[in-house]
Amino acid sequence: MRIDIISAAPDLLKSPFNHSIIKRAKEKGLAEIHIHDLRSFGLGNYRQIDDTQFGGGAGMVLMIEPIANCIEQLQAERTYDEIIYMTPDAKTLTQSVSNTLSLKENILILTGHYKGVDQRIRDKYITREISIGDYVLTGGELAAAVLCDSIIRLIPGVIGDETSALTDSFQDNLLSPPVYTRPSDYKGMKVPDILLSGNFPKIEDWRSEQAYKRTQQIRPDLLDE
Ligand code: 6GU
Repeated sequence: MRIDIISAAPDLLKSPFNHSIIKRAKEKGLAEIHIHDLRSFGLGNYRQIDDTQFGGGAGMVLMIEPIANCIEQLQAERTYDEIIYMTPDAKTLTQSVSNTLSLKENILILTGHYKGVDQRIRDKYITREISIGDYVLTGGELAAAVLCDSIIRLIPGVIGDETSALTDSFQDNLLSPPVYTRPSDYKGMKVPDILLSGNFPKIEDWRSEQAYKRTQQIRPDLLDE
């Protein structure tokens, strides 16, 4: 999979992709991430990328031309399966969306800043808009890093234990059950007997029951879906 990201704050994206799972995915050749600095498509001597909004109001808006020029230059080199705009005024990311995106070959992500981008960019180029939750971030960069992490870890071969991603919270609209490791008794706090029983069908039943209980308590909304 190849992911291209267009950003006005590319430095924010450098660190998250050089750690742990994403780093390994890159080293194994399973994922490539290319970051493009919107500023290099800016207009005039000052490389302008934003301007005040028509109709008045506080905050700057990212202009059409630098973004359109950047997108079209990238599109001349490859066809994108999806062009995604990261913005708080969109549907919230779910595991189901990440599953879908993990099957794509070429994804382009546009991150917003300031008051966002000129609506005509969204109308013309964007195939999907994604928010990562009901709160506002300074820019879409950290949200794009979250999206990329959630997608890349689902690519076969990225996570060592193939079954691991499939048993995550949310994979079947349930939260994960509690987990324990050694010691089995920590200052009188004991691991549930069932997990030490060696009876694996029973253990699976217990985990399903715990996952359901936890979901009912913490995220009953997931059970309605
Ligand atoms: Cl995608 N962008 C920004 N700026 N804030 C957010 C977000 C995205 N998702 C949640 N908050």
